[in-house]
Amino acid sequence: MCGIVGAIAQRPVAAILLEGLRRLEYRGYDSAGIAVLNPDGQLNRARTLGKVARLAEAVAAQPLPGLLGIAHTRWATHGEPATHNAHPHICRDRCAVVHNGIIENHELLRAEQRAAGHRFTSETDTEVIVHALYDALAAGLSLIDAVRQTTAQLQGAYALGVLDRHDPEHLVAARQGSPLVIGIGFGEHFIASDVFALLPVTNRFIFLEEGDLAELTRETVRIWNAAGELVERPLKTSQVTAEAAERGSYRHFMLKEIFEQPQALAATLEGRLLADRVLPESFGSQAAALFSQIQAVTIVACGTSFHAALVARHWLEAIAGLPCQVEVASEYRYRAHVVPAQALFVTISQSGETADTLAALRLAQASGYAATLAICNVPESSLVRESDLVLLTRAGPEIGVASTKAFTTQLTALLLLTIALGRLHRLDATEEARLVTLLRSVPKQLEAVLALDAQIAALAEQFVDKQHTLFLGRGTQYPIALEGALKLKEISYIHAEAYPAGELKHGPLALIDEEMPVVVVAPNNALLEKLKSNLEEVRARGGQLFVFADSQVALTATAGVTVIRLPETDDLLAPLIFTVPLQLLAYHVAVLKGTDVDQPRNLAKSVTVE
Ligand code: HGA
Repeated sequence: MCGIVGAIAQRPVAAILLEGLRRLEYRGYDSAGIAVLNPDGQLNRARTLGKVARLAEAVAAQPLPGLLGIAHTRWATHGEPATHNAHPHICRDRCAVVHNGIIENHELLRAEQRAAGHRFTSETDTEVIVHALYDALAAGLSLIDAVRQTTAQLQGAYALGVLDRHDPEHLVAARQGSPLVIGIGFGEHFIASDVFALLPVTNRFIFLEEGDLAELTRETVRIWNAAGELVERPLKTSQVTAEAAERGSYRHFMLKEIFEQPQALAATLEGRLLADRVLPESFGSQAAALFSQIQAVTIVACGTSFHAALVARHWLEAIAGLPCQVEVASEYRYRAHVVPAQALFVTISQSGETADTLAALRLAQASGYAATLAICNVPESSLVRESDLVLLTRAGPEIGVASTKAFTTQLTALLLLTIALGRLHRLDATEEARLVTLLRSVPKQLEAVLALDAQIAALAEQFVDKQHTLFLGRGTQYPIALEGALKLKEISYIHAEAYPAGELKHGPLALIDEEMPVVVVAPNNALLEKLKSNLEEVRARGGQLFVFADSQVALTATAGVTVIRLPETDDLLAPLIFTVPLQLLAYHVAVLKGTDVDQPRNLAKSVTVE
């Protein structure tokens, strides 16, 4: 989603802002803009449709000197992607605003402001903010008071960066529902949507909380909370290095992140396992006491994280013996639901800022769950801060919009959770020790499956000219089929659907003909024979089968049936192992099609709006 960067410094800020935007590109966006207050007190702006590189070219052609500025990458929610809708928005050459979020009462404010004589130059909801701000400044308020008065009129979600041409000494920021951090430099301060944007200039950050308002000068930072009290927020040193968010020698971030999975999983397990059991303290100091009360689990997530949750439902019910419900966050938050007795509410989100998941968490907190647990990749995120218990996935920065290592580390975290809860219910000590040993073997098994890369790259050629693809799986492999289909559609734009293989004859079989590739995930498990019957149903209608099977599966390649052999694995780990070739397949198809693999069209990384 949108990225915000702002700076007040003793050196020119344009290059810092542009580099910050470049580092936020992974979040997904359609246009970009920058406004800098120049030394003569002029507010200069550049905005372009498309990539930050184009904005950088525009700034190179017409430099923006100055020590105070704000910049933005926009992912349109109100008003088409177009230069005139790009941020920063400016009112009467006086004040400028960048905004991440949605102003829900923008129509009402727009009508009032129009009637009061304001002229609108965009279709965005954001523009009402800058006109309200102008009115407050024109009435004589200081910048901080003007922002305070303005935000009081806003309903919805926002992270804001604001500056006033008449006040070169202040940069003001506000947070309500969208993330914002302050970067602390020496004689300079910054704001950004996340820490990656600012890693070249600082590793010291203050994370704003909901309702915070911040006033930055070159030397000071003052923060007021939602109640209007001046507060101290902790200063944190980020462990993320600037290099961790670099592409290195890989052609795309996505490929780098696929290949980082063995290390990412090893890091997720590190320090969380004893020889024969999972340490419940890995989830937080209160976890052991809280887990002993748990009798049910509800998991809420979106997108890829939702698929991880669907796998976990199998594990929690089969291994831990706990009833488990799984739901998409945007549905959960808007329906009346019954809270099971002594239930643990689990949220899963790579960024920890997913707006629907956060809203679901806040709803759950008021609904009587026994405890909340976040499975998340970003330690400083809202989800982590607001949950009782946390298990960080330690995947490292994930930049590619299509999630890969975040998914497999989430699965690993969910296995840890299953085992930790299981020992308090159905799981005996011998089985627990066996599962822990299996878990330790995952990074090595992933290395082995990554060795299939060249074979899968060759296979991808058979998908390039296809319009549709069907993915089939059963049991824990159905969510993996869903994830494989999601990866393919996200980055190659081929329409892909996943079905539990047993559902085939209830409808999708009608789609099968010679043009329809059918991808099947077929580990050697109790459902294999049933799955084989489903494959026959496809073959009999001329469908092209691509079967990912482990070495134990008795299946031979024949005309119309391609078999891709995976290393043998235990059924417990099969979801992790079988995910990887599907990620590689989507990646290579997208490369062959020439799409923008890391930033696919219309999509955003950290989905901070609902
Ligand atoms: N609503 C604003 C900002 C959109 C946004 O935050 N996207 O992530 C707009 O449409 O410009």
